[in-house]
Amino acid sequence: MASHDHHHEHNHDHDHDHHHDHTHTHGFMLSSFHGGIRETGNASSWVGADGKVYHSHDGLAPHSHEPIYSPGYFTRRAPPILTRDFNDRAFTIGIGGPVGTGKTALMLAICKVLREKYSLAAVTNDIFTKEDGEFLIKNGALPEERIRAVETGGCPHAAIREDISINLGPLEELSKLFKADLLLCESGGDNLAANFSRELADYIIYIIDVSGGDKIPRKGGPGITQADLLVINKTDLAAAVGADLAVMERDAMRMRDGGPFVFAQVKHGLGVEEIVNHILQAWEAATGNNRH
Ligand SMILES: Nc1nc2c(ncn2[C@@H]2O[C@H](COP(=O)(O)OP(=O)(O)OP(=O)(O)O)[C@@H](O)[C@H]2O)c(=O)[nH]1
Ligand SMILES: [Mg+2]
Repeated sequence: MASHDHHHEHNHDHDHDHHHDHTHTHGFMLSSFHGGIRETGNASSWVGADGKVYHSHDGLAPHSHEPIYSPGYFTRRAPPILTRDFNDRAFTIGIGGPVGTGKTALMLAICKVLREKYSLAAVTNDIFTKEDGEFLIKNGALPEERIRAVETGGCPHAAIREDISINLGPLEELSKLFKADLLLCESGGDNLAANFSRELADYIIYIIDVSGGDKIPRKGGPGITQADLLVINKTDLAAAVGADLAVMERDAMRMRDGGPFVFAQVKHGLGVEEIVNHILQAWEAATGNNRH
């Protein structure tokens, strides 16, 4: 994408030391922004009635971005929504994480373990292609009609956080068509600030890999700290990139105040059973069903 301006209004009252409202910009200067509509290539931004700065681009509905000042706490993450009607949309697992960490590989692995016993459907997000949906179809993760690929444009986080309708639509449709027990939703690869809204995902998995270095868990971000499950993938590559798994374990425990994490080699099936076990536990707790 060419010139993509973000202009965020911050109104927050959370548990950290910023107690003033301010506006910040990143990317381009907004010197010519005076509260009206600003055209920037294929994007424009404006101030909504709620005082937030909205923008729209790549065919996405208008959205603002919630400010994120602190990585947050596992124990204070958004709780499950108790009023969810799983007949409208089955229990939904959101899989997020940086680019290339193994989200699609995990989607495939979960499908393989669960598809015999459960009715599954999957939605993948990519920025400008349907690549991941096509990968799942090509690899026979599920029958083709149970897989939908969504193109989100340049803000993959918006599609899982602020503007989730682009995912809710196909998920609800698939859920009803196939009387799904479980739905899988893969986010487009994004930065460490992206995490699923609880409105979209009943169970949130955030997957990082060792190849970004063993420092990544301690950098935090809402996915690392607040996902229901953190997966640290590609441990087979740890030696090659000089990543110390003991450091990653220590930092993951510290950043998540004890929240669960799993070391995995998703591509080689390692750790998958443990991940599926976490999923089924959450599914049982939320739906009142017993695993098949
Ligand atoms: N060595 C190794 N490679 C893996 C593992 N899991 C996935 N990969 C490889 O890592 C690459 C990226 O995996 P994907 O599943 O496409 O990652 P992704 O997070 O879906 O990527 P995007 O959707 O493009 O952000 C692929 O070539 C996978 O085969 C693993 O456990 N070990
Ligand atoms: Mg993918």
